[in-house]
Amino acid sequence: MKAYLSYTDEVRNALENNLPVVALETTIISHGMPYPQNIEMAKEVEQIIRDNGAVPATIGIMNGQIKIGLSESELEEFATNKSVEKVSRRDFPYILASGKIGATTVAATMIAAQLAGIRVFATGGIGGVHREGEVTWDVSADLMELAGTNVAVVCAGAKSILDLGRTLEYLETHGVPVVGYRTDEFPSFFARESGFGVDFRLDTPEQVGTLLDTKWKLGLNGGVVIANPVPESDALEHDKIEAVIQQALDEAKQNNIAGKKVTPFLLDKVKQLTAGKSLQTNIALVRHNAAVAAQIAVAYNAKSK
Ligand code: PSU
Ligand code: MN
Repeated sequence: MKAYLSYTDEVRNALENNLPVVALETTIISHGMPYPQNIEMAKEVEQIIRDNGAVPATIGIMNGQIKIGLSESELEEFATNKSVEKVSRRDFPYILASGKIGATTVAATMIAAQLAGIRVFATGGIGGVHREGEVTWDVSADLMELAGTNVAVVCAGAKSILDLGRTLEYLETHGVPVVGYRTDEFPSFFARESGFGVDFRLDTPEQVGTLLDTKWKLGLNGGVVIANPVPESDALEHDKIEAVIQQALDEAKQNNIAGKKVTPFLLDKVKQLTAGKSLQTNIALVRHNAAVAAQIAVAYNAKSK
């Protein structure tokens, strides 16, 4: 699969010289946010990573290649092109073979990052077990990837469009540590609280870097969830967002939305129903995750040498 990778000079140089690198996904750009906020966010987040001492590698698929790092015009393409496909593990062969353009989800970005030798990844929220997942079997491939792929994912927890309890149970079963970064509570993306705890609380990038180094030196393959709550000033109220999510779920059901369309549908509905307020929160938490991920990448890099 490595033959399919193609690097920007900035990322290749960083990897060759053993500098800290942070992976970023493209689904959040193509399917998670509208234009032009998506391209502004994508560029800004790359700069935040640089400002915190690491090199950003935004990952996406184009022209039969897995791009590790994207140019500004490629980022623009992911932000504007309406025919960008959403790519998870199962979609790699089709998208690469057909030469189509594909935005990578958390699962797909983890696969590409591991192939490229990148261990830290910043995103918004991970996929999980959907509500009523026990009936629909809608469980994000992100969880399976976290079970086996050696990449730490810095996120604001998972949205409560999901069944957070079952999501955490799945992660426990598969041996994925859920770390609360400066929190005892698993955050629910828009809100800092969820009613669920984390497995371990860590308070510094060095502590997280040491945990990652220890896990992988032990040969315990798999990812780590680093749950970093949205900054207080940008957080939405848990109960308010819950009502909105309930309405979004009802509409998804009425419209028979299934498969990979479910998550983008719910994200878009929540945005509409909060009159764009959720988008502001979404951008704020991604920026925060990027800064923390860069700091963790720096600390892990120093520890693992
Ligand atoms: N959660 C969000 N925003 C997102 C996603 C999840 O809050 O943009 C995206 C991520 O790319 C994630 C994917 O990997 O949705 C999960 O999709 P699915 O549930 O179809 O596996
Ligand atoms: Mn799904």
